Amino acid sequence: MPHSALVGLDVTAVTVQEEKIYDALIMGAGFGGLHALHRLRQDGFKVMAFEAAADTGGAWYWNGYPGARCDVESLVYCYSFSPIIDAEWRWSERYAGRDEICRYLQWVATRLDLRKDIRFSTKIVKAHFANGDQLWHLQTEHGEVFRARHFISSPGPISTPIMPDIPGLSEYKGQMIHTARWPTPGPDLAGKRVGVIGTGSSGTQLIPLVAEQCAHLYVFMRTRNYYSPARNRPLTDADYEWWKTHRAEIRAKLDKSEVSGGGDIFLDEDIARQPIYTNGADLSRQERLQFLERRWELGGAMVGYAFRDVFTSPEVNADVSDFLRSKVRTFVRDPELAEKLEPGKFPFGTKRPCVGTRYFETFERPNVSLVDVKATPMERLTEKGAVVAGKEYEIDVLILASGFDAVTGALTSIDIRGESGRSLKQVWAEGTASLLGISLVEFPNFYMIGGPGSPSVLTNVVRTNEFQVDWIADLLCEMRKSGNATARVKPRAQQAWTEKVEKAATYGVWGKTDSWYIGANVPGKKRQILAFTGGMLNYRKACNQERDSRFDSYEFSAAP
Ligand code: N01
Repeated sequence: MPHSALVGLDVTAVTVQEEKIYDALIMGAGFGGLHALHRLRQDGFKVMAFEAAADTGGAWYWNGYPGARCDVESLVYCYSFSPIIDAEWRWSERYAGRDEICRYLQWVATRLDLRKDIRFSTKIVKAHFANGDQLWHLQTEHGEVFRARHFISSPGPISTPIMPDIPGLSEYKGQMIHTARWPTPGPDLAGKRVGVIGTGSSGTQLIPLVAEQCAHLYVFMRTRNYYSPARNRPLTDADYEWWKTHRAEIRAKLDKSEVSGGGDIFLDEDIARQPIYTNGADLSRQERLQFLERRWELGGAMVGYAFRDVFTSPEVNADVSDFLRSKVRTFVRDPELAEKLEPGKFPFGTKRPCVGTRYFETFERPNVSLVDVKATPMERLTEKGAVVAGKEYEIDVLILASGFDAVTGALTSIDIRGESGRSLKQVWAEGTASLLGISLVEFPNFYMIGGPGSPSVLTNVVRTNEFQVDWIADLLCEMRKSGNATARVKPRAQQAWTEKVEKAATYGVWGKTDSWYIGANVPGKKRQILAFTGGMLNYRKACNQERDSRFDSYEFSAAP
């Protein structure tokens, strides 16, 4: 049925869900979306979520490649808002595999009875704020339109895959699979010649497992990144007992973290009693190395993030970088090969560091060839494979672990328009200004979970999402209480936060390396730090201050 208040939507092609106006519609039903749905329902709001995938799982739903596993410890890579979940769910391993994370979210959706308010297999293709009724109009891929007062986006900051910029990609006739669109069932690699492009987190995890399955593996490596072993293991009853006693304290500690980083907990009494981070500059070089050795033995991402000042002190960062470089030789006996694998000369952490299992060792297998495409970039793909330095490598299956249009890509690939009629894509072409990485000028009643300008991808995203969901829900409750319907960000407040984000990124080693953190992996994307680098503690302080001021950075108005 056509609707006169629709702006920019093809009203002849859509069916408006006329009767119902929701308080809030949520795009995405992964970690952020599920929690937002639960919290807003608890607060008595009429709310619905849309999810492109056939079930929940978030980014993990699509990333079914061999070895996909979280590199933040499972005990903290999960919700903390629900005593039911705390009491009833139990993780099996220190680092949860992708299937277990999907099972967890699917269980949560069922246990909290969220499924009845989620439309699965339903992608939102347009979302326009209509100046007439001051509502958000969301159009699905199936042509339906839903209206709501508030629009909450939670598409996942790392969910829009990108293809490598290599000539001849369409010429290749073998099987080509992106890690973030892994098919079910996966390809049978037995007896096959496999190529992998990309050695970031995804490539690092899948390379050891693919090497075990295929006849020959060619790894086309451009950047040699920092790597630490996960030292994954099953979680025991004793671990769980420990966790139950320390849970509240550890969660509080993570929320106070002053630097970026995942937030591992180590299940270790000694470390549990310490602050999570130590100031590297307060230690001698010798002490720093001892500290790093201890962390190295414990494994995981927090080896590199051991020091609070790893990003602000170039000297401390250099020690961490050198330490991790020196460790390659402990895995690889062949000194020439070890040199080829040593992380490049860029500061640790300015490209997302990798955590895995048997990664460096895999390169010593006789069926694995390392092809350096840094010194000699891949010339092109052909019908049969890839050409590097004039040599054609014949490949049956080509795996693209080539990354994502991170943080903004999932939102700019949808036609989202605010009250000026400009799309988010147009607005962000000038830079990703925001208030707290949550709201934007020109986009009333629009909220981002994991948006640019928040710490999201530099922290344990699950915990940051939880915090943002609660903050957004508090804002909606405040508006309901004061009888307001529309919240517009004050331009001055947006400018102040954006300047803070930009300033934080000028400290220390940030912004010195081409990476997806600054949008450098997507041709034409504006180079700009995509996350707030000032740490979770400062972010929480700023958000809490805003809440205490009863959301003074917004201009509120009643419904038309
Ligand atoms: O992607 P990436 P990812 N020729 O962008 C290379 C999260 N995650 O999917 O660095 C040759 O990191 C590119 O090379 P370079 C995590 O936040 C988490 O691995 O540009 N190579 C790089 O090596 C992570 O950071 C988990 O020189 C080309 C790789 O492709 C984020 O997702 C698991 C190329 C892309 O690496 C993304 O990780 C998985 C070309 N033309 C993902 N184009 C865990 O929790 C690109 N590359 C463990």
